[in-house]
Amino acid sequence: MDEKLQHAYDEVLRRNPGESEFHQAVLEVLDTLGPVVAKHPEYADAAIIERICEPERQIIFRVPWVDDQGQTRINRGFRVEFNSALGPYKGGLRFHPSVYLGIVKFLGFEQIFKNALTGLPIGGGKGGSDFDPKGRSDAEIMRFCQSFMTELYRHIGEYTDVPAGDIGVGGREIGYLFGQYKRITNRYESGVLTGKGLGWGGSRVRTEATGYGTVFFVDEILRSRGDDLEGKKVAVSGSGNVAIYAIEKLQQLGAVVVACSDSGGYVVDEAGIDLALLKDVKEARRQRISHYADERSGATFVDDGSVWSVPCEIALPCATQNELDDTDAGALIRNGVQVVAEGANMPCTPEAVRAFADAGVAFAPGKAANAGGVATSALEMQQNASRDSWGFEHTEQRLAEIMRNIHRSCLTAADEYGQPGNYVAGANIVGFTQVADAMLALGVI
Ligand code: NDP
Ligand code: 2IT
Repeated sequence: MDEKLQHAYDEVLRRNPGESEFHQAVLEVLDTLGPVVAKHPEYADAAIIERICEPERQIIFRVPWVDDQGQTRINRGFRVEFNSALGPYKGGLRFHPSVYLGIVKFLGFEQIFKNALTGLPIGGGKGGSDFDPKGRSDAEIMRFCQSFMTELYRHIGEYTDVPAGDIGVGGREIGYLFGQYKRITNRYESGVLTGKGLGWGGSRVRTEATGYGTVFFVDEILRSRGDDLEGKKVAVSGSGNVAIYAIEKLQQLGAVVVACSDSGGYVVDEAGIDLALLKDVKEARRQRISHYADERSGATFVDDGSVWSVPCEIALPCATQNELDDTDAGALIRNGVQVVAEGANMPCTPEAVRAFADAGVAFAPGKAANAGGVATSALEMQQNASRDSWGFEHTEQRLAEIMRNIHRSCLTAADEYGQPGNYVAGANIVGFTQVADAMLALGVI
């Protein structure tokens, strides 16, 4: 690695001990920026790399709440406001027991470049809590969200910081969070959160956007190679928001989705996933994926092993970070995978990414492939600011156009910097240079 980049990375390690996911996300970006700092010495001169790796603000707070048995519980809340050079901080909230500062920072760091790639005026941030929503009643979820917002409200706002959903945070949670924000501030400030319900300020297509966008990106990759999705066999991991709507769009475009999963195991359904049943099990009933196999003849549930052992031509990891390692990559490559696109954030380990590159598999990193979610959040902010509400078709077209632009700009930058076809380098270079140029213009702040 270039000496200046190495110095910046060493500083990240020294200042953020034990935050391995954050280290991984930073290294993945810095590793590809050598040609950029060589061509643009002004970035290093103004310490842009060091500045971009240090969050503008990190907020950690106590979240006390009372469970259904009357017992007081304590969780930890986070909001990392990473970079606001391009717009208000923007990024989701994750509720999962694994959440700690290193996870929030990795997600916030990725979000800076992803948001820049959308071409829309949004900075990067992320938040969440180590709260585990699994098995909690609706009333418990509501009390937790209200307590979380009782601290968070003072840090956010439509011009300051605009949270949304991520793992464990969907429409229900955004509703409770917005209700508490409105109550405390006495303001109907729609633009303070995205992912709202359609009846109270939400945008059409936001629910579908991340999954749809990932599939639009895959479609662009295939088209650039004179191919398409018709009849392609696909494996998807996860069965949450991103996975479900990726499956929906894949099926609309003629692909056959043969597997999906949750943290308890995976299902194989060679006839193609029954989407109505999947939605009923996961969205309406909030049950485990094993119930899908119980109710669908011909489908099998596997509770040990990896969903990536299922033969497929396209693999979409849509669950969580580091869920696909080099062993999984090896299995996918042996089975003839052609395209891997990250619906989740950083689901592939660095070793897996290297294996795909060595094998000539087209690999789309999350900050490009899953940017459709946050892009549609920015479209929700536009609708809120103009007190407007767009139709489904118009909004979906805007999303498709944004994904096409991201795909094109990644390929163009990869070419320009001598790495044709390398979406990882392309995405990092485009995202980084946009933010770096804005930071240069804004001075040392
Ligand atoms: P959901 O909470 O809706 O679904 C998450 C899915 O991933 C569930 O099936 C869950 O299984 C599985 N999962 C989560 N953690 C683990 C784990 N540690 N091990 C195995 N499986 C796990 O979240 P989303 O679909 O919204 O998010 C999925 C990914 O997409 C995340 O990486 C998120 O950061 C990313 N993303 C989300 C966007 C959005 O708009 N929602 C936008 C861009 C990226 P189980 O229920 O068993 O825990
Ligand atoms: O990782 C992500 O891009 C998200 N969870 C969506 C963020 C957003 O603000 O819509």
